[in-house]
Order: sequence, then structure tokens, then C-alpha cells
Amino acid sequence: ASRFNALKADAAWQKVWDERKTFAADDLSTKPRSYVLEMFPYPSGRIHMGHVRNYTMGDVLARFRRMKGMEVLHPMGWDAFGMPAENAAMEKGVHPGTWTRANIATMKAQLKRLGFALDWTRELATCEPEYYGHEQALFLDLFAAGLVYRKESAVNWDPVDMTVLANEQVIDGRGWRSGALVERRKLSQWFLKITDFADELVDGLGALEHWPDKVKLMQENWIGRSQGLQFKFQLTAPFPLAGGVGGGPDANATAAIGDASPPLTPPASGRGIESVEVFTTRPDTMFGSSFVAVAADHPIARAIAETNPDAAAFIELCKRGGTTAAELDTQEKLGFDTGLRAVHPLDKSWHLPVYIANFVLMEYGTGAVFGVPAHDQRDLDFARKYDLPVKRVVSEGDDEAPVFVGDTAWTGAGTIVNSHFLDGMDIEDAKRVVIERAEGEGWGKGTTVFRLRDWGVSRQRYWGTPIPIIHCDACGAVPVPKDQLPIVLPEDVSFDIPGNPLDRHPTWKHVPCPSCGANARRETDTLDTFVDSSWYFIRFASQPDAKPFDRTGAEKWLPVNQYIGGVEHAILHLLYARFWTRALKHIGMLDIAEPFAGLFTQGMVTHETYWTMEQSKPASESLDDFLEAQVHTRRWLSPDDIDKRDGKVFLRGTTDEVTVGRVEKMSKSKKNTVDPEPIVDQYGADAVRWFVLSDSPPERDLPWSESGIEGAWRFVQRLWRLIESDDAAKAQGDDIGLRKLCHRTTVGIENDINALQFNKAVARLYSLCSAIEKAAPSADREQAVRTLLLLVSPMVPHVAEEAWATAGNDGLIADAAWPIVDPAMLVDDEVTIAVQVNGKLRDTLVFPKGAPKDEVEAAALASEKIVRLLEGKPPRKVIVVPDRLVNIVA
Ligand code: ANZ
Ligand code: ZN
Repeated sequence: ASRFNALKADAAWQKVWDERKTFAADDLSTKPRSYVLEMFPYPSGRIHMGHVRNYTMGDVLARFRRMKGMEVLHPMGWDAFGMPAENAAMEKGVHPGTWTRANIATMKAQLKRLGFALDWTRELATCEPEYYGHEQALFLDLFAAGLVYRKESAVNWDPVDMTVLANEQVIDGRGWRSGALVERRKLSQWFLKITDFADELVDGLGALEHWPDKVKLMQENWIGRSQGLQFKFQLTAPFPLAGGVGGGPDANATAAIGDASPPLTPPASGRGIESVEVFTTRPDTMFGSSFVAVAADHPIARAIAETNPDAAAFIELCKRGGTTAAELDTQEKLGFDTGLRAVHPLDKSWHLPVYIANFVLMEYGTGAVFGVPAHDQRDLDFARKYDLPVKRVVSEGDDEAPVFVGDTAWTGAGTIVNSHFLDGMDIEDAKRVVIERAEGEGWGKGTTVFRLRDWGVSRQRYWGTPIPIIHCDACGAVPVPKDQLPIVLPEDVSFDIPGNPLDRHPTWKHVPCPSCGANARRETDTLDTFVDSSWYFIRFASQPDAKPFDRTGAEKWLPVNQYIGGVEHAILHLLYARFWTRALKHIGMLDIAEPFAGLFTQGMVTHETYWTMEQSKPASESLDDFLEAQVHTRRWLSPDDIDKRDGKVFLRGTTDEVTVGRVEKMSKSKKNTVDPEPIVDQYGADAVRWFVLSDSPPERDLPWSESGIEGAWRFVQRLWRLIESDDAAKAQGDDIGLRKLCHRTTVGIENDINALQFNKAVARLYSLCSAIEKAAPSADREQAVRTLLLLVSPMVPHVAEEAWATAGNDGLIADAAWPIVDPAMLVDDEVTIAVQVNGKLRDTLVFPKGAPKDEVEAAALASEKIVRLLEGKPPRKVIVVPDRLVNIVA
């Protein structure tokens, strides 16, 4: 038998698919549609195993659905803006566009070599004006609809490089290149009003049946909807405002609460601050409160700091710690007693101390809270430190509430105690009663707050979509007229000094104001690249000449039926894409609420890690550097740097043993990557595809192994042999069992592929393959080989096409119809009959149900094993239990 020559066949069939545009989707088709999409790659340079796994899964689904008679849209493009291109520009002196486009060319060729059934006619790269020009138009549409605004917001500022840093460029509080301590600076930046859609984005998750629960939960937690009560504590005496703060609360400081009133009431008389507004999700615990606390950058704190140096020092101390919610949770709880006293709204004679506290966030709720130590851990830690009362107001059980609270706050369910008119209620009832009372008496109101903030989209970078706004001293921020789009990035830029090259470009930003004609400046910030990926799936579904996309086309394809990608995008990318789609619906551009009907997040490709301990060379002759070099550091080794011998691992070509580390996600930093391209060269695309589908459930991690890929290669060869041998034998006759197996396998694989359980489909194909190999020649066997070929073709399309053609079929197997299942063939009407001799099981026979007794008896007596056992003597007696058993008494 000949060998399947993958190298030759792969290229030949890829060329055919390409030339015939086999996988181009027809917008006008009347067939049922399916939109299969994998998250588009960032063109970092080369395709990695994670891409191979991701795209192979989508590919099998796309090919399968085409064979099932659907019109399938399966496009591919490039998420092509972003920082690595600018880093390359700085490090290698190559223009970001040159670098990116070269990477795209390389990676496209690599994808083609894997034989993916992609509609390349719709390819797009977000870095081309043909794409980002439309994005600018959409930005202007959202701007016109009031969904875009500008506000001051903090950025990471590197004082040495004089540049804004992205979060990922700040390492341990220092600039990644300069090593300088990063400062927070306020800049005017653009925001998208995602918070307008916060409720919808939570509620919409309910309808996403085909999304993993864990992803929905992550989205829900990120949006963080909390229902509660917002109310004002009156102060016993107004706090007099110093001159500088007379303007009242800072609008930015309270922007987070949206429509809610500012946290302070500037008194009508102008005497000072009269109240503090707080937000609570636990109004039921109000009788357990023992203090009020405000954030360090709360207007009250700032007002106090003006005249009180101790307060100012405390605020400085707070700023030194981290400011994320997680960091605040782990820090020691610290406070500063302002001396102000707040009046409890349910008991006016009760006055609570007001603290500035480091665990209160300015960006959440109102930036102020009341503390209930018995039922909130942070409050309890705080109360223990400052010796504040701890009063239990929720009893865990039916027993009398214990008087003593230890070091753990009770945050669970229970009955309200020690709380006057609330006593005996459960928590939910008590919440409702307090909110009703607050609203009735006019001192507070029920509100919903969200953790979600508006989406800051300004980036002080070159390699992104220019924001289509012009700043005019007279007219303010003026949108660029649509007929002037796209605003194209200038090509002649330099990266030899830090900062944004758009800022220092000699001409690009100088333009007349579109409104008054005066000299004005272009916005030099570019859009967050998450904007680019928030609508590319709409553009794919659209006719190319439409601006910014064609609605009817897009609505025909959308929502994406199956979206596949990494779980690392479970929050931001998906949330932004969901927001963008809803925003377009809101402004009447697209009648789709949810962009992705089905979502699948695949596991990682992993590999063993290898390392040795090494002493580094001192960086200089100084003692410090000498000592530092004495510390041995771990040096990671690539799989190419090692040899495996006698169950041990050595540095390649040496006798130095290497430590085998954990199996981890393939990554450059651990050097445990395996480049797919040489593997494709060696084993062919089908073997690689088969390997990534076969070993692990797709949601789990897949450990890369040499033996695994070899096994996959052997399977491809086995398929080929089977087809060749079949061609030789033009056989006749039936093999009902095999025929049935084909039908069962077909149904099973359909279900597996639709559920993306590729490893199960692979297992079924192995069984079918073995059954065919064992079967005697028959017409059914021939048919089975044909069925097998159709069933494996979505997974190993090259060998399938080659075999299909060799067997003399017209047309491509990619275009062939999926085998039709005969339901009658799925009914299991065979029975296995035990054959016993003197009560001992000696053989089994397979018969159709209800086979006549004499036939079964004759077959039992004719069985080779029984003939041997009886040694020619006639049996004394034969008992046949229909469909069950034959007992022979010898
Ligand atoms: C009183 C209380 C009693 C609270 C109790 C909790 C337990 P979630 O559920 O995450 O929305 N809080 C409100 N604003 C805050 C801020 N800016 N910084 C830090 N903490 C803040 O959390 C809402 C609860 O977190 C609120 O309910 C408030 O404390 C606190 F037994 O009020 B609670
Ligand atoms: Zn103007």
C-alpha cells in the first residue's frame, strides 16, 4: 500500500479550495444559515498551538454544517492595532504598519497550511483605514446619540520617559522601560457610556442559554449590580468650608453614581457641609451601625485636610496603598476620626463618629458608608482597632441572639434583633421596610448601584484608530464631518523618543475647525483596541462596500451562532462587544441585542517545562551587583534544548541533567512552546488537526506530546490504507451490523460536533475504523468506508479529499452531503445469546431478536468452540431460552 503524502496533498487541496472559493459565504443564499466564528488573532508574528486548537474546533463545526446543507459564514481577520507593534518600532526601528502587515502575511500563510475552511474574501485587518474609517463613523454616531463624553481621568505617567503607560506597562508601580516610579496624572479622556446599559447587560445574560455559566457569572460580577438604600446623615454641626473648597463637591468625584445627587449638600446659607450621603446594601442593619466612614479623596476629607495637617497626613498615607478593591480588602483597616458627628436617621438622639477610612472607595456608591461591625468583616476589623461598639442585629438562628461577637462578622441570613420596629423580621423584609420608611420620611431612597464604570477609550498611542474629533478654542470638541473620514494615521512618524508620535507630528494635528474654520487641533488620542474587536463580527457579516456595515446583510447572519475563543476574553471583550451591539440597537442601526448566541471557551495547550539553575554574570563590578549575581536564578529551557534518555532529561548534547517542571500553558516566558509550523511540515495538517481534537475534552487543557502527534499521523495513514484496500475489493453481500454501526456513528458524531465534544467524535471514528478493518468484504463494508470518509472529512479534510477523488467521486468532499441517518437502523434489534456447556459459559452468538429456536440451536452446535468441546459426541440435551441462552448438556 502506498503512503499518504500529506505535504503534496495538503498543498494541492488548499489550492483547489482557494481557487474555487469553496468556503466563501453567499449572502443571498436561501439555505438555513450558520455563523461560526473564532476570536480573531492579534498578528504577533506566528501562529501558536492555541490558535491551532481554537481554529480547528471552529473549522470542524463550519465544515460539518456546510455538509449538513447550511450556508456557513466562517470568516477570519486581524486584530491588528496595539502596543506590541509600537514596541517593535522602538526596539527594531521598523514601522508598526510594516511589522504588522508582515506578520499578517506570515500568519495567513500558516493558517492556509492548516486547511481551514475560511471565507478569505471577507478578510479584514483593523489597522487598515478600510476598517477603522467605519469605526470612526460609528464613534461619531454614538457621539451624536450622547453615548460618548469627555472627562478628566487618571493615567499612569512615567516621569522619566515622559509618557503615558498602559496598565500592563506598569510593573510593581514602575515604568517597564525607565524603572521610574509611576505617577497618576489627570488627563481629559473619552468615555463610552456603557453604564447606561448596565441593567440590560446583566438581564440579557439570562437569555444566553448556550453560554458557559462561569462566563455569565464573571460578566455579572464585573457589572456588579447591587440594590440598596442611599441616604444622608445630617451632621450635628455643619463643617465650615475653607475658602478653596467653596465651589461645592467636585463633579468628577461623584460622576460614578450617575444620576444620584452629590454626596454633600452645600448649605443654602453657605455655612459649611451639613450632611454625608452613604450607600448601603444592608439597610436592615441600620440599628447595628457604630460609625460613618468616608473615602480619603471624598470632598469632606479634602475639606478637612485643608485646615488639619494630621488629616492631610493620613490622606497621604492612604494614597500610598493600592486603590483597587482587592488591594483595599487586604490592607490593614485604618481610620482618622474627623471629630464630626452624624445623626442616626432612625434615632435622632444617636450620634455616630465620622472617620476618614482607607477601605472606602471614592469610585463606588457615594464614596461614604456607615459601618456595622457585627455584620461586615471590614467594619469589624475597623471597630476592633478603634474600639467602637459592636452590636449584633441579625441572629443566626431561633435562639436568643448571643451578646458576644468574636472576630468574625456574621454576614449570612437570620432574624433581625435589637432593632426596635424591625425585630423579628427576616433580612429582606427589614430592607424593604427601612427603604419604605426612608422614602416616606424623605431622607433616603432605594437605588441600584453598579461596580461597572464607563469605558475609557482614549489611549495616548500611535498604533490605533484616530479619534475623529477636532478641538477648537472657540467651539470645543467638534466631530469630524463624516465626508472627511477616514482620518488616516500619518505614516511618517518616529519612535526614537518616548511619547505619542501623533502629538509631535509637525503637521498632522493642525487642521481648521470644521465648524468655524479657525485654526484647531486634531485629537491625538487613539481608540482602545477593544473598540476594534467590539464590532468586527458585524463587519464580517456585511457587504464590503457598505458603510459602515449593511444592516440587512448583518441581520441575516447575526447573532453569531457559535463563537469560540479563550476564556481570557470572558469579561472585557465579550462585555464590550455586547455593549456595542446594544448601543447600535439603541440608536436604530442594527436590530440585534446579543451578538453571540453560543459561546465556547476552549482550554489551553500545555507542555512540560524544563529548567536549570544558573548564576548570572554581575552587571558591574560593584559589590551589590556581585552579590546579586550570586543568587542563582532559574533558566527556562525550550523543548528544543533538551534530550530525553533513559527516563532522564539532559541539556541537549550534554550529560547535564535538567529539571522537569510542571506542565503549564505554553508561553514564551517559560519557553515551553512548540511551533506548529515545523510540525505541519513533518506530519501534515491533518495529523495536527486530529491531534488537537482528540486527546482532551475541548474545554480542558490539552497537553502537547510527541507521541500524541505521532499517533495522529498513524491514524491518517491508517485511513488511507483502509481506503486503498477497499478500492481493491469489489465485494458483494450484506453486513447489517456494520451498516448499523455507521448509522449510529453518524448520529453520535452529529451530536458531538454540535456540542463541540470533538474528543468524543474522534473516539467514535476510531471505533468505526477498527470495525471496518475487521469486517469481511461486503457491499456494506464498501459503503462503510465511504461513510467513514464523509464523517472524518471535517477533521482531516486533506486526506478525505484525496481519498474521495481517488475513489472516483465527482466534486469535492467538502461539498458532499453529510450521510443521511435511517432511524430504523438505530433500533437495536440484535441480542447476544450465551452458549453454555453444562452450565459454563463457552461462547456467545449474536442473533436478530426472536430468531427461531432451531436456528439458534444449530448455530450453537456449529460453533467452533463447542464442536471442539464436544469432541464429536452428540449432546445429551439442548435447552434454548429464546433471545437469552443455549444450554448444552454433554
Ligand atoms: C452597611 C452595611 C452593613 C454594609 C453590613 C454591608 C454589610 P456590594 O454588595 O459589593 O455592593 N460600601 C458602600 N460603598 C462603599 C465604598 N465606596 N467603599 C467601600 N465600601 C462601600 O457592597 C455594598 C456595601 O459595601 C455597602 O453596604 C457598604 O457597606 C459598603 F452588615 O452598608 B454596607
Ligand atoms: Zn471652531
